[in-house]
Amino acid sequence: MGYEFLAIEQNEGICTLTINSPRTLNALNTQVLDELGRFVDSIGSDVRVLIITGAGKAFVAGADISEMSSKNYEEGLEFGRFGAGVFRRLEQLPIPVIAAVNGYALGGGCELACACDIRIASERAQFGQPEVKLGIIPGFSGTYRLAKLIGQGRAKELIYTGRTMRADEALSVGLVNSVVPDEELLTKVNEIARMIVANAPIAVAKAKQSIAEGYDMNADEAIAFENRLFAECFSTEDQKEGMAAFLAKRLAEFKNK
Ligand code: CO8
Repeated sequence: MGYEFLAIEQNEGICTLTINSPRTLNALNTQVLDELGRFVDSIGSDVRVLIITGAGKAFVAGADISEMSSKNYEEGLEFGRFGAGVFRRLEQLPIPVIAAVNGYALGGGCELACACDIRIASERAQFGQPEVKLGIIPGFSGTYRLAKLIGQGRAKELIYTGRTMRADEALSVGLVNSVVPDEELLTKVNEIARMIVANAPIAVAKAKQSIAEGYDMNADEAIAFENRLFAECFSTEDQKEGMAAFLAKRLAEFKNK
């Protein structure tokens, strides 16, 4: 089955997913979330880095307010679980995911960006969790991930006020990794993606796993966990190749083995 609201391009291990529903500023309705979930579940081992961006002037302006407006408790529970589940599966992909935040990243859009590994913003990007203005709270795990990324104090201020944060402020609080002029956004993001693709895929995946899972452990558990993943790298052909290439002063040719 194809996608109505997603545009997908793939080139040399880099897959760019554009959420393409600009009439509603790429708002996340059930169909867009379903397509996103199906796409995440179908990603093959040929994809080494995933880039997510939005068509038009928004990254994603949030969950679809017109669809949510008539929901009751059970439906809110169901919709929240559905969206949060899609974002969790995205977060747990074994490859790095980069959000190329081209414009509004509000509500579910900010939550989507937070579920990615790296966020690069265009100068015109704006971030916010305006849910309380609508009588709800962030429901796609935003209270959890935003607080982890920028600290509880800043997350609370942003969520309680519902105010919007411009790209330079998002950079200053560590919500984004860098800010670039709008016309350079995809060039910059692809540059980062190519640097990642040049590295040993299994090592990159294990680094992601170690950071993600280790973050919620205590220090002893996290260090032991990293140690196990570190040791596992020595069972890969790519570790032999990477070190042999260094010693022979040549470029490594990784095989994802
Ligand atoms: N949902 C539905 N439609 C939207 C949304 C949205 N989130 N955002 C924009 N649109 C629509 C507008 O209604 C408008 O449609 P139309 O042309 O038919 O009137 C069209 O997109 C263009 O938008 P604007 O005319 O408003 O464009 P502006 O440039 O004037 O303003 C803004 C841009 C500031 C981004 C403005 O559109 C806005 O404030 N949007 C809403 C932002 C928002 O509140 N987002 C949070 C939504 S709640 C959420 O994400 C919760 C996530 C967790 C859900 C958990 C479920 C239980």
